[in-house]
Amino acid sequence: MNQPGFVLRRRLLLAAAATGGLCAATRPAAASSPRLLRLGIGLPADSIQGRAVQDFAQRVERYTDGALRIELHAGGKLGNDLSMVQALRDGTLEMTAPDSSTLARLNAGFSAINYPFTFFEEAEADTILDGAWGRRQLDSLVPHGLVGLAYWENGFRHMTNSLRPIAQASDFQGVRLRTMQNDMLVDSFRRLGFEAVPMPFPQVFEALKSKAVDGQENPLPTILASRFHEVQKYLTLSRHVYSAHVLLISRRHWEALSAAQRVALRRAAGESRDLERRWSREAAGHALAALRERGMQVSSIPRQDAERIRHRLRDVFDKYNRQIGAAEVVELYVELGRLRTSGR
Ligand code: TK8
Repeated sequence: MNQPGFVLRRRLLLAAAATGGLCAATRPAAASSPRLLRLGIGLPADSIQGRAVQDFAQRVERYTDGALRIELHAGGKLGNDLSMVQALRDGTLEMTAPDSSTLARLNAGFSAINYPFTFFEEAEADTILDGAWGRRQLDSLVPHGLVGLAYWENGFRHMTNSLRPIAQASDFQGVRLRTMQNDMLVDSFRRLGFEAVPMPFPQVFEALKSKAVDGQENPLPTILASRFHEVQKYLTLSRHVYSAHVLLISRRHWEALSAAQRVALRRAAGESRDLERRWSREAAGHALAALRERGMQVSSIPRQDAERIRHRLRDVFDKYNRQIGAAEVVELYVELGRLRTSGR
């Protein structure tokens, strides 16, 4: 697929970059050399997200005949969700894919995705995020210097901790839980009795290991890929929050692309999204078995508790509904209600 000339140019580019002689990211694109778009993520390269970025990179290279090259920087090497988003806004990093919750500082609407026990099925999230509601949240980022290409899946989140089995809501009391850096989530976990400690993802393993925190919550494939089982004994299947990763490109860099390149990026982002969601859902079952095998003790939160928990969070939701705006929240719930009554 690669023409020899392209491979050679790429080698030259890599060699020049390695000697520090060329900064491909900020240099205007020459017709002959590929434009480099670095894509930073907090998860490891062999996570579902990391693998999906590699798939995305191949598609982008193919659809632009090698004019654009995506380079994955995994494991938080270029920063965390908040700092990488800031770097995109400043134009010092080209791409990232943070958890949607960390974008709530720019548009409170993103918090609605993470309202505990709101989405029941992945298909509901897909329909809402890929539809007009989700598109509107992405569009709201443009004035903040960000272009949202697609919602990829992070997934339904579950809890782990090193203290004791958590099998009902009363067990939450006093557990120091690392949370994402989102006020609605911090308020929610506090209301439920946790000692919530918001923290960037790349610090979580060490914080669990040193017992600075007792637990954390993330989708099963992330718990496995991040080796949290090495420092956490108890897993609670809670499915308490759905979360998405938002594939973002810096507006400054987006505007430097040709129209055809933008179309190619959007096409690749959508195709990789479908693949990534499939991988994410397939991986959840496998990850649970693997975590059990590695010695995690598994419990789950009963369905009735989920409903009671949602009830206890009513005034937290009220507070954030006001920030998000009634119309936006109502539309989300109307859409969800429609999906549920139409039997999806
Ligand atoms: C990785 C994060 C991660 C998220 C979190 O950078 O912070 O717990 O679930 O996937 O985006």
